Amino acid sequence: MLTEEQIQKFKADGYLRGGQVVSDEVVEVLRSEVLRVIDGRNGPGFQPVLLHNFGKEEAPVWQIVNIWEASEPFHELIHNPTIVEEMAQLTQAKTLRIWHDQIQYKPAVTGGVNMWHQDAPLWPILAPMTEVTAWVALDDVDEDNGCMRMVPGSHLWGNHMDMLAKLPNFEAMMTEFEGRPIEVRSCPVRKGEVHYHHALTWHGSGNNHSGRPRRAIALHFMTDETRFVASGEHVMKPFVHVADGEVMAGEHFPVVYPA
Ligand SMILES: O=C(O)CCC(=O)C(=O)O
Repeated sequence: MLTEEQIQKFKADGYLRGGQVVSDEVVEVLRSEVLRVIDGRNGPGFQPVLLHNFGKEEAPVWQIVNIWEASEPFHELIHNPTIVEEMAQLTQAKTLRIWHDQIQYKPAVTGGVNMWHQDAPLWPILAPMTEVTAWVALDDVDEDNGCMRMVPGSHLWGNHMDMLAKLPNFEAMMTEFEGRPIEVRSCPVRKGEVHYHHALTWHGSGNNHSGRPRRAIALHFMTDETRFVASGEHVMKPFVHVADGEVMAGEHFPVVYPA
């Protein structure tokens, strides 16, 4: 459970570091599941929706979308009682569904950047832009191995994805935007801990310069007000079976709260 102070902090900043939600033993299981799914990607059995290098060849960022559909331990994780209860506190939603998940794996030494972005504009098949993500670290993550950085308060400024996409590199964040001072905060997270962010918060993560891997999973959740926008495109679109404008539902977007 989050305290009222934590909820108010999330509302003001657009992100919040939570506590430990997964034990060291379960982290080990989840790490081995990531390897099993990568090794088995061309074999039989359930496969994730996508498994690709989202970065450069020489600076990879491996992403797996919907590993929960290919791995029972990750299926359990999307129902983690602490995460879904805290998510309900942060969104004030009566019902929550998983939208999709994303493994974000930056290999030791070479792992690349995840450029500055807002999540919701990259999800044009959903409206309104109110989703919240629970990001669970599977390694201790800090500046050396590419922790996330966030711009506090930016979730209140609207959709500025076009502007963010024009930044030439990850270090190029400006110090002021439309008269507002910009502050960039690093968000270190210990393995097994959760970190929440709003779908309009400006965020990204730097290179993994360390000798340690940086593995994490982003669990993107949607509330009972989230509707399907058929004019948009997204890798999850083939799995949506509701009509344009209807509330999102279906077996690929199961209810996780209430349990
Ligand atoms: O893991 C990262 O570096 C970025 C994750 C992210 O962009 C997200 O969870 O929305």
